[in-house]
Amino acid sequence: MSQKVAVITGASSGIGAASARELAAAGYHVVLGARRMDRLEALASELGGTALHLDVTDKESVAAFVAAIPQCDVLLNNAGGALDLLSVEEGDESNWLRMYEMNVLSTLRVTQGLLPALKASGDGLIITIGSIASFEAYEGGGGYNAAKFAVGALVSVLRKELLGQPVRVTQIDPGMVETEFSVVRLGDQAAADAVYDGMTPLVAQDIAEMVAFVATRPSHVNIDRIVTMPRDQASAKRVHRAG
Ligand code: 8X3
Repeated sequence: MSQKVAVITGASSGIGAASARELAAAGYHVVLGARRMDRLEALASELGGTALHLDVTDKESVAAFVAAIPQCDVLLNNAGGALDLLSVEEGDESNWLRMYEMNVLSTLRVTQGLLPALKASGDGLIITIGSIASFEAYEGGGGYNAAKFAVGALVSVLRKELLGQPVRVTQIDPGMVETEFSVVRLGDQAAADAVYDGMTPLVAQDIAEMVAFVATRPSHVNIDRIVTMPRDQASAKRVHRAG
């Protein structure tokens, strides 16, 4: 295919779906991976892309996903998330394990699987969605911090290991972005709404535009890391709220 291909994990909603729209608008054929096929297929038909079932926590699912992708110029490792806000003292070991799977091993598996195609493209790019939680520890961050710090380590190691290869490596670390993130973390919509009460969070589109910016730089330009928060946020727990 002469058209460049962008592969997006977690593409059924939030940052993944918005990024798929932006990358399609930038001229990419988008390959969308996620578990929710109904949403994925609707988005793929809107964008003229390809929808493939993907559960990033399942090794075989990732293998089947990768096997169905002959060409990859851009990989957006977006799938991930948090499962609680528990203290270390109260922390749930199974949540820690799941967050490691969802955020770290998922990124490892998909990246390993698509690296041959990214190298073969002659101008590959891997963008991984981290978080401010990848460098700022905060109370209640526990298992999510541990996982996202590990994502940051993986990305940083990878960039060094790929030096001399035609593959660029970028990490985007957002603060508060209103997506399904807080609903998943806290378990219900009302609790999620309270996270953004009285402040203006980023939206998925804000991050998607940064993804597209990174993907449209000339190929000698590597953007290592973007840290981005709403104007109303100065750090994980320092948030300006009206009233
Ligand atoms: C989401 C940002 O501050 O909840 O990754 O960790 S935060």
